[in-house]
Amino acid sequence: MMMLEHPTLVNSCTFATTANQLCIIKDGMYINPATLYGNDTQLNECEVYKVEQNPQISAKVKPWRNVQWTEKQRDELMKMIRSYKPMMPSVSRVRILMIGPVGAGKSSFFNSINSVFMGRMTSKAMSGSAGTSLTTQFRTYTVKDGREGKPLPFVLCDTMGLEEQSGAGLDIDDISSILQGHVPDRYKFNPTTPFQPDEQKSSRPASLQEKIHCVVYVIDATKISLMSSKLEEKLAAIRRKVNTLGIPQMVLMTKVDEACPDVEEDLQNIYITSYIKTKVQEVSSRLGVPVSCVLPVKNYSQELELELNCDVLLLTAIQQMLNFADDYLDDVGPF
Ligand SMILES: Nc1nc2c(ncn2[C@@H]2O[C@H](COP(=O)(O)OP(=O)(O)OP(=O)(O)O)[C@@H](O)[C@H]2O)c(=O)[nH]1
Ligand SMILES: [Mg+2]
Repeated sequence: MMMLEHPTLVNSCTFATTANQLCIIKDGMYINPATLYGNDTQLNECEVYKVEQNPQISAKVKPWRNVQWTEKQRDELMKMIRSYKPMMPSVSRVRILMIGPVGAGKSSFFNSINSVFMGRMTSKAMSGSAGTSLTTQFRTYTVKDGREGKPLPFVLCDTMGLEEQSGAGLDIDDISSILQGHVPDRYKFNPTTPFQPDEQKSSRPASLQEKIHCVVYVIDATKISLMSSKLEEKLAAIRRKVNTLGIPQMVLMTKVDEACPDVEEDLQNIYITSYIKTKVQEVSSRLGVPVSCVLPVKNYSQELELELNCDVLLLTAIQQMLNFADDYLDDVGPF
């Protein structure tokens, strides 16, 4: 449904009568009398309104973030990501950790990025909906630059979804172990018993390569207002932990297509509609992350083919994650 402004009175239109019926001709368009006034020829007054599109989605409105929706931009982003080298030579790939409520789109984000670089739809990570988290293992995914290509310089770490109750979903102690690089790929989460680090291994700190360099909170745009205070508290506790380790954080706001019909119709409306801006501001204040660190995206969920606008947003998000990881590596200094 289109958001409509208040109707405005039409000043310039032609009133004509055909077979004793008043009809209106505006901009060459004939308006049916039955539709207009129910064929009631006893009308004393007739006001004609023109309904205009809300100017917020008109082309003249300045977007609040600039995006080049072009193939050139997509190619440039892909090139930049391919050629990215972590600031620290001891780190070959930066590790990005995705944390978020059940069903927010964490696994889908990895699948979407993998799809962009593979040039076709992929669904390596299981995604979908279930009462509890569909992802039950800690997964560290590399993304290849095409079928025969080399692995790209980042690892996307997928986790089990957060739940509001304690003892359910991803545990904060598990997050702490992941951040410090102690949890191996394919570790099966147990919500009632946190990860027990190997005595020998945990006695020495993990290498910088194994640690997390950027944390991404994946939040469903349609559920921000519905977020319970318990879940908000859990996220605040996680944020405190991440802060103490000095790891940069950002928010990936998913499902913008479901949240806003204008965006569903055309993804290029994302930084034009005021609705998405409101959601970005809301998630920023609920999670305590600056607005500039909130990136709205649409994951691939039902498409069979890649779509340029979708790719541009997804790649922009990855580029931002790489920048943040670099900030972290820059901050920890040479080892
Ligand atoms: N329309 C739309 N659907 C999405 C988007 N992102 C994810 N989905 C759908 O949301 C559902 C959940 O996505 P997942 O990727 O499994 O979510 P998750 O965060 O990994 O969930 P858990 O592993 O269960 O915690 C799937 O049906 C996806 O297709 C999006 O941006 N837009
Ligand atoms: Mg998942």
